Amino acid sequence: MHEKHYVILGKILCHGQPVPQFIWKTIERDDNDDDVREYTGTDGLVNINTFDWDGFFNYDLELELHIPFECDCKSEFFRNIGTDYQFDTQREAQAKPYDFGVIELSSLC
Ligand SMILES: [Ca+2]
Ligand SMILES: [Ca+2]
Repeated sequence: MHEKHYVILGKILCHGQPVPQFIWKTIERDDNDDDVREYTGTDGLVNINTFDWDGFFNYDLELELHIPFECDCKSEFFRNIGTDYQFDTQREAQAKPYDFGVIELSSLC
């Protein structure tokens, strides 16, 4: 097995205030069972440093970030984390995080 490391960073706001507590997840699509990981965020912050792996023949991850939210509307912040942000070592991942920046959720409604 061959690991792919990645770092995801960012911050979510609702009307300028960091969201106090929220549940978010990553999904890594696999042929059989998708790898779903759920996280609890606080103070609007998303910050993980982790790795996953794919099958025996294809090492690249089909990786998605999902942050469901309620801020004016009920919706979901979604991103694909592409192979530009998947690395063989943790050090490389830390040097090039997937940073989605600061997102004002009400603007997504
Ligand atoms: Ca996969
Ligand atoms: Ca996987």
